Amino acid sequence: MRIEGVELRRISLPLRTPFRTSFATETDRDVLLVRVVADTAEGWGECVALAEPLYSPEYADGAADVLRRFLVPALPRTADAHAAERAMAPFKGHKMAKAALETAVLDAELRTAGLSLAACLGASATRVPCGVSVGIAGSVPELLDRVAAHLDAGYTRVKLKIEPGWDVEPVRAVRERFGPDLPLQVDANAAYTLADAPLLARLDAFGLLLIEQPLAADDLVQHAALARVLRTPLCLDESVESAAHAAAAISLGACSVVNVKPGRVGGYLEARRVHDVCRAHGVAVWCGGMLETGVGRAANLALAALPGFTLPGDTAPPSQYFDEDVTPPFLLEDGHLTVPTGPGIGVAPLPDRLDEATAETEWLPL
Ligand code: SMG
Ligand code: MG
Repeated sequence: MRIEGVELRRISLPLRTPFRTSFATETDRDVLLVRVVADTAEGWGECVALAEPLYSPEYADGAADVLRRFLVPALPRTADAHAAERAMAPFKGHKMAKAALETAVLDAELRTAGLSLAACLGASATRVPCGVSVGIAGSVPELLDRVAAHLDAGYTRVKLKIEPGWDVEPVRAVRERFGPDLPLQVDANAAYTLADAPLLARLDAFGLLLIEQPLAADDLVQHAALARVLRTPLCLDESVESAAHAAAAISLGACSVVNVKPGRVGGYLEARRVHDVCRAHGVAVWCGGMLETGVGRAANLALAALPGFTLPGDTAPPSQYFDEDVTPPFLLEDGHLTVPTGPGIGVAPLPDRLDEATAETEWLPL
């Protein structure tokens, strides 16, 4: 496949309701889409970096810069996704920028071959159970209303965002209101320290599926110490940027579950390797989310269909967050989403919607 050039496209989508985490309140999604134009097909990738470097060091403007300055110029003119991955490897970090470009190349490659991403990755499931992530609310009654609405919509598990001061009480309230059978988990986005271990151990009383990333991203040893005192399974998100990190975390005893986000680990090829390492060690994985548009969500559904993804992911349809997405809508049926079967990621942006949402485009010839 001969690559002619790469388009960087910045789009902005307002969120239906603000999404509050321990690190920020998102009110709109400023997304960088990457389009690879090859002789045989076009491909799309979504960069999941947020507008500010608050979830991780990456941010959308920085991702655009490293793509423009280093990653796109490093692409060989004749490339597939593996060649793109190798060409970008010398540049340190910037996993989300790399993932977007690699995914766009992979999408074009698979469209050329007429193969779906799910088939390419070796996925087996045709539909995947869908969880929902619930931001920090203004009050417990407001949280209970939101969770009730999500359960009415059919979501199969609920994840509550937590932070110091919004942890034991909201979890207790959700458990009391919705009962012991609700699959429930929490995500702290690194808001605690090991000194909070006694507080976090109070969550053991609520039968959570897992606690996600309680401590800082580079606190692997501290996570291992915490895992030894918690009964709740410990899941890592921000700490795992590669299959090697997953292997290290597992051998340290720092986690028994891993949230796999393709953007965080540099793409779907590495995400597949994270899955493989975890599966070989009997460590469950699930597919994380970064408030993606349909472009990113479609690809995540293919990943979530791999056999090691034994827990519901943060794969809510984009309509959960946006009034209008850039792709055709995804339908939540009985709490499940259908894995796309079309070539590549299986969806493409609708040209009119894309133009409406676009703030800026930049063409980088190869
Ligand atoms: O995409 O459905 C989604 C949101 C899932 O909570 C979610 N993601 O740390 O796992 C996480 C967060 C990161 C993004 S918060 C803006
Ligand atoms: Mg997380």
